[in-house]
Amino acid sequence: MRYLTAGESHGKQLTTIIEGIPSNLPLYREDIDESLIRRQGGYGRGRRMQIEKDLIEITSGVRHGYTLGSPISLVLKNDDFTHWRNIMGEDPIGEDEEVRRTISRPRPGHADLNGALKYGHRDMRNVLERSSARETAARVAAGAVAKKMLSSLGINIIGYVRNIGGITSQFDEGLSCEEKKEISEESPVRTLDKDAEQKMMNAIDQAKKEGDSIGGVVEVMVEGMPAGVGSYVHYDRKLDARIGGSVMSINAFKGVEFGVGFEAANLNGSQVHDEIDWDDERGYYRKTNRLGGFEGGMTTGMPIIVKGVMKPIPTLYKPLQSIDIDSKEPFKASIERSDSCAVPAASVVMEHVVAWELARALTEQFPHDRFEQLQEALDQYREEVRNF
Ligand code: EPS
Repeated sequence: MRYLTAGESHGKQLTTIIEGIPSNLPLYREDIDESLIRRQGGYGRGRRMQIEKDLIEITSGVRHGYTLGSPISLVLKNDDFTHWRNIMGEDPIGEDEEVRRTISRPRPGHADLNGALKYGHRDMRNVLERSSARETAARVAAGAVAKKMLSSLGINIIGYVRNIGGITSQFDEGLSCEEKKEISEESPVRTLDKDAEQKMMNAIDQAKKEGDSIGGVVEVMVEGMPAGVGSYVHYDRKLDARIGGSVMSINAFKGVEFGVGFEAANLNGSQVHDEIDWDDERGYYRKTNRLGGFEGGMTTGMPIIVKGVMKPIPTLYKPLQSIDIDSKEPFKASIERSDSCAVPAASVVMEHVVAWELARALTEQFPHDRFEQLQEALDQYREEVRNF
C-alpha cells in the first residue's frame, strides 16, 4: 500500500491517490467524511476552519460501495480558493500585473526559509502553501480508508489528547478504545479528563490572548492487532520504527514514544519489561503493557500505545525576530490568521497516520488481492497464534 498527496493550502483542492487497497472492501464517502470532520474541529482552531467544509469526493477506485482493487483517488476542495483564485491560479500573470500576497519574511520555526533556500523561491508563499498543515486533511483521507480496513478486521484505533500546554490529563489506563472514543468525542479538546479539559481550554484562551500558541502530547491506542506483525529481521520492516517515522512526519511533531517511552531511561529492566503469561482463551499475553504493544519491531498482541509531541504552531500574532530576505533588515513577524492550538486536530491526524502503517503492515504480511482473502488469512493466523 502506498499513497501520494498533492495540493496547496489555498489552492483549488487536495488530492490523494492510494494504491494497494484490496478489492471488495466496503467503503463509503461517509467513512472518510467522518474522519475529516473530526480533524476540522477542536478548541483553538482559527477562522480558516469556519470557511472549509471538508467533504470528500471519491473519483476512482470505488464502485457501488466497494473498492475495485484499482487506484483510489480522493479529492477535497478548498472552499477558501474562491478568495485566492487570483493569487494561487496556475496561469501566467500579465506583464502589468503584480504577484499578490508575496512573502519575504520567514517565520521562525516554519519551513519558510529553508524551503526558500532549497527551491530558490524568492516568494516564500511557494513554500508555505505546501508545507502548511492543510495537507494533513489529505493524509487523514488516506488513513480513513486504512481505518475502514482495520475495523473490518476487528482492529480498533483511537487518538486523543494527553497534554496541552503542560496540562496533563489523568484517566483510567484500563479504558478500552471504544470508551476512550466516547469520552474524547464529547470533549472540545479531545481529552479524557474533565478537570484537565477546562484547564487546557483556559490555557488555549490565555495563549490566544497573548498572541502566542501552545503545543501538547497526543496518544493513539490500538486494540485487536495480533502478535507478530512487523518484523525483527531488517530495520525497514520494524513496525514500531515505521510508525515512529510516520508520526514524526506530521507537521510540527517533534518526538514519538511507545509505552513508557523516554521514562525507560529512569527505570530498571524489571520495571520495564512485561512478564509473559498464557491462558486457554487468550493464548500468550503480557501481565503489563509498559512497552506499548511492541517488542523486537513486532506487535505483542497487547494494545498499542504510542504518543507524539507537537510543538506550538510557529505562526504567531506575537512577533518573533526574523530577517526580511529582500531588504535583509530585521523585522518582527506579524500575521493575519492562525490556529492558537491544533493539538486536538493533531490527535485525529496521528490516529489516521498510525492506522495507515498498521494496514500497510497487514497487507504486506498477508498479501491478497481480495479483502475477503485477507480476512480469512488473518483469522487463520490469529487461530494459529492462539494455539501456538
Ligand atoms: C496553517 C495555517 C492555517 C490553518 C491551516 C494550517 O490556515 P490559514 O493560513 O489558511 O489560516 O488553519 O490548517 C488548515 C487549513 C487545516 O485544514 O488544518 C499552517 O500554516 O500550517
